[in-house]
Amino acid sequence: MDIAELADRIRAGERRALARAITLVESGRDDHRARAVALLDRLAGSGRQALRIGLSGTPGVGKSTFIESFGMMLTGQGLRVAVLAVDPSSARSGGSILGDKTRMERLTREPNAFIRPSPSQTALGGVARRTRDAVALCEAAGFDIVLIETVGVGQSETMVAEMADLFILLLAPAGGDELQGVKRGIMEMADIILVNKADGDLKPAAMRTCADYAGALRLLRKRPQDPEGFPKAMTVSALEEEGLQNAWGEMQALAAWRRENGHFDARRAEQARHWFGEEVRLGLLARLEKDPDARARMDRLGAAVARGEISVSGAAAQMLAALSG
Ligand SMILES: Nc1nc2c(ncn2[C@@H]2O[C@H](COP(=O)(O)OP(=O)(O)OP(=O)(O)O)[C@@H](O)[C@H]2O)c(=O)[nH]1
Ligand SMILES: [Mg+2]
Repeated sequence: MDIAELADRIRAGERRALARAITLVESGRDDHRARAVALLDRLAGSGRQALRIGLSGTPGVGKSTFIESFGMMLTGQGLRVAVLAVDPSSARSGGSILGDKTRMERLTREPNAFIRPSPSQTALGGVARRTRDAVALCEAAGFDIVLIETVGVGQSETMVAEMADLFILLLAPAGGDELQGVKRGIMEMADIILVNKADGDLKPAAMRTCADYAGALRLLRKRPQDPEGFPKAMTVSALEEEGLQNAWGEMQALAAWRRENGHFDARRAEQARHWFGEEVRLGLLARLEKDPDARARMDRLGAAVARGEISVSGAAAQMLAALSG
């Protein structure tokens, strides 16, 4: 299929065309990359914008269950929902993928939803690019909401937060009354903390955990992109589908406030600039790795550094001078 036709089909919202295009942007082949860039350029002026929601949480907290319930609620309201999973660590076992199939059974069959799992065995830089491109494709295909899911391990949260309009942290009820080991940096990125599993025997613990986090959020430095009362913590039950409409209402209120106050567009502009810089940096590194002369020089200088014949800084300066020469 040629790029013009693929673009037309994506604009028409054809899910198969979208899936094909995502496969294209995931490819590492140079000729595929050229086609992917041509496609993205062609779709760039679509003017369509989805609400991009980043969702993070440790394994087992209920992300898949939440996405199923939340996604079904949104499609029930006539919204089109795309789900992209990000998992650079490839920590996801085969069992989890099978688990997702059953946990997102209804959403998988829903015509107004599109679910795309993470490609395995890709470096973080590659995953970032692939996800960013996939978000752009989903927007061009007219999705109203793009959910970007990531397992709460490592740097993937920062990456997802850098491409989302809203960042949601999903937590489970804590056993004791102390805060779970959530890193401060991740708390600081959260716009809304959802304490999941607020049902049955777990409900009291969920409410305590929620109160603890609400308190912790109040202690964080005030951010300019937040209206009064944000970031906030709430309880939900993905399993019993409780609190989901409430959570959605808060997400909409926050997004609307940010739009009205210029933060929404400003953040997107800042993100675009950030990713442009990242892409150039990655491209430069790739060029370095592909160029045999540069690699030989790296090896030579690396060995000299290892033998203690030249300082790290001196060797790096020599390398950079050779590259710009
Ligand atoms: N009680 C209760 N259990 C839940 C709820 N949401 C999820 N669970 C259960 O928690 C377990 C893990 O749920 P998942 O949705 O697979 O969690 P996940 O975060 O996607 O896990 P990974 O994909 O491994 O990272 C399952 O047994 C779910 O049934 C909830 O709201 N209440
Ligand atoms: Mg899951």
